[in-house]
Amino acid sequence: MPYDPTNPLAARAAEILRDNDTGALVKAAPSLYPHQWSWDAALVSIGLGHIDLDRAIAELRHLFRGQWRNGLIPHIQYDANATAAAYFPDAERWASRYVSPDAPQDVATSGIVQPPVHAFAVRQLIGLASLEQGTEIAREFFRPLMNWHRYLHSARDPENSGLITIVHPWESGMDNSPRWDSAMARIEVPKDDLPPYTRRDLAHVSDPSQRPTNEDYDRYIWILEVLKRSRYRVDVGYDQLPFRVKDVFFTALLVAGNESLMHIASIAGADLEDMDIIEEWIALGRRGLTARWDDATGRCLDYDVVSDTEIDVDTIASISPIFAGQVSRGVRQAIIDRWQSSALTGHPDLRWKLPPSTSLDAPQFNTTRYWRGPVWPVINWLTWHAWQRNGEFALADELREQALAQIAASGFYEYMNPVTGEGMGSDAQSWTAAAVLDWLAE
Ligand code: 2M8
Repeated sequence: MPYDPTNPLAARAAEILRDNDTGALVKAAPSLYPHQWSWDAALVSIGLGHIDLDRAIAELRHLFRGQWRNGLIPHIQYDANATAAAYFPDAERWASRYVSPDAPQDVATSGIVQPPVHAFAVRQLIGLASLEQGTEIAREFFRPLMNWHRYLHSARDPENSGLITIVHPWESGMDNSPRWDSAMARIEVPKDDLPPYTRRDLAHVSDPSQRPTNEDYDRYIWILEVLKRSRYRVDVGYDQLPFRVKDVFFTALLVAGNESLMHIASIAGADLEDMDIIEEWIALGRRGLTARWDDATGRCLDYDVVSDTEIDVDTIASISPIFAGQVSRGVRQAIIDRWQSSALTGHPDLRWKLPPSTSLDAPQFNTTRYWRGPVWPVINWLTWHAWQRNGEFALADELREQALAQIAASGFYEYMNPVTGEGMGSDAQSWTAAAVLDWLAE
């Protein structure tokens, strides 16, 4: 169904995207996130695609201006017109264009990555375009996407395990998830060596306890320093990096991204050689995820490379294989059971039947703190697509219905308290608006 401006929810979503649009980029949120974030931008482009396809393509084009020579898509591309005080860490703290010959010189970017949902976004836009425009989109974005995925499969998987290593919790997209607690606890921050800084995020939320702690922030900024000192050459300094985790959610999204890339490749008329490479990446990623699947508990678990241990925490990431699709019957059923159980959508205390980022019964669960319990519309959205791709239409429909009801009741927040339904973090979050436009177009 095309965008219907007489639907108040759709009209408000479109208004949010317009208001957050600087003319060059759509800010991830009006004041808390005043720049272009990588996975936000990709997902926002899908929402934009429902109201203005050309604007959606321009958003991706802007994002790819920030792509590095080695294929890396930086997690933030800074708005040149925003003040340095608008967000911390600012571009100067990353200093990527000074320390890395791979970074673009004319655009200010961070030096780490975020989950690879970009090929999925391009594929969705092709689906909204005419045959001719769809072919143009595929031709424009195929090579940059190929370079991006190649970077991930090489620099971020030196073990050739199919599993992608993140080197900073921010790379996961689920920044302060308890999935990273044990790996973070090990990191000693040398206070004398940590350049002073002022947090900017706390000024933009109603309650600081919704955001990560100061101890978390010291570690985030320290890891940034270590990466900067290695000139963001993860492939060279890999063994010395303090945080190295094989992230199953990131990996599953890359498998899905490679499937989208295969589709884009066929429309773009790519070489068979490239298609063979993509096929290998897909198979490798699936093998990696299978290795991280724990049959006994029916969960997929991350792996800490530094300590050589499995990360046993109950979060939404435990169902990661469903995002990659093509799971065996047994795994699919275990994931559905988990989804419906009290670990995820079946807990009696939930305000809506929507998955908390961390299970309510997990000892780390927290109703209000960022990725440690709240429900995230963006995750509902990605999971909805995953259920559809896996042919689980009843689960997808119920999820969409609950997620839309939640936003209609609570507002277009970044995340919601799973028990009370209260909206938290930023209001008017761009990807929440994009999700609504995509759901309503269904
Ligand atoms: C959050 O992350 C940023 C750092 O990248 C922050 O907390 O300052 C995360 O939720 C991340 O996944 C998201 O892309 C970003 C912007 O929405 O905010």
